[in-house]
Amino acid sequence: MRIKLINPNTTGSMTDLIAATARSVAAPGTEIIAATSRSGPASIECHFDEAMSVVGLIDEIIDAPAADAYVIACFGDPGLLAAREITDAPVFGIAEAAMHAATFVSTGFSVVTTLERTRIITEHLVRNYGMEHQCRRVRATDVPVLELERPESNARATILAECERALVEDQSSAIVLGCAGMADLAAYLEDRLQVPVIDGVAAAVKFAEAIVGMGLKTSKRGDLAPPLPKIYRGKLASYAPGNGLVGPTSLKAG
Ligand code: 2AL
Repeated sequence: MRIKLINPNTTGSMTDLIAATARSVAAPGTEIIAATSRSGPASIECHFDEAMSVVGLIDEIIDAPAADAYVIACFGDPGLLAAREITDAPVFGIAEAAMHAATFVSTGFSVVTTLERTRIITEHLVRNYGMEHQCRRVRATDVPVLELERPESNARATILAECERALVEDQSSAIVLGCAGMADLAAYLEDRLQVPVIDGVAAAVKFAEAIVGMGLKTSKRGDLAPPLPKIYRGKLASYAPGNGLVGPTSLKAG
């Protein structure tokens, strides 16, 4: 099966890191097609970045060839529901995937993420995904996304210290890594913390394999039906649903 792994930020080196993790967990018959968004922010750390990243993400989904499943490799899960509207192939956000994975191996987890403002955005996701009972706390490290890539930064030690505090202060028994750029830290942290450390990229790839393997597709009944044809004006005119660019022609608006 073919899984398209989309980094919705425009930093190609981060895509390489994410793709390496995805390929390390993928089953032998799974092909990972890694793509970096061609338009938008270099890192996604606030609501505006998220909003601006969505058109680049959509471009990657509508580009041929189609995949059997898509993974949005950013912990804000930007554009997740919009993406599910324009394809019937299953689409996975790494935050949703990681939180679900954590519930299978613990009764209470903490999310350790990047900036304080990103922490607040993650709290919205926890509520949206109905994870309030299992997510004990979301913690910020004040490490900017692109700092994760700089070996000379203290990011690794800072994140380890925050995870240690989470286990003691939140009484959590698992850690969810709150950024795609932390994908390469899971094994290092798990070794030191001796609890499950869940990277959403790996979780999303494995869920994608499972859901595709079960023959499931995104429901087209209700709000995930293809967007209704209408006029879009200005810079986004070409994205108007129904003019050929958005939505496989085999899907009917419901
Ligand atoms: C992210 C992420 O995973 N990639 C990015 O650019 N921003 N999310 C985050 N919580 O910092």
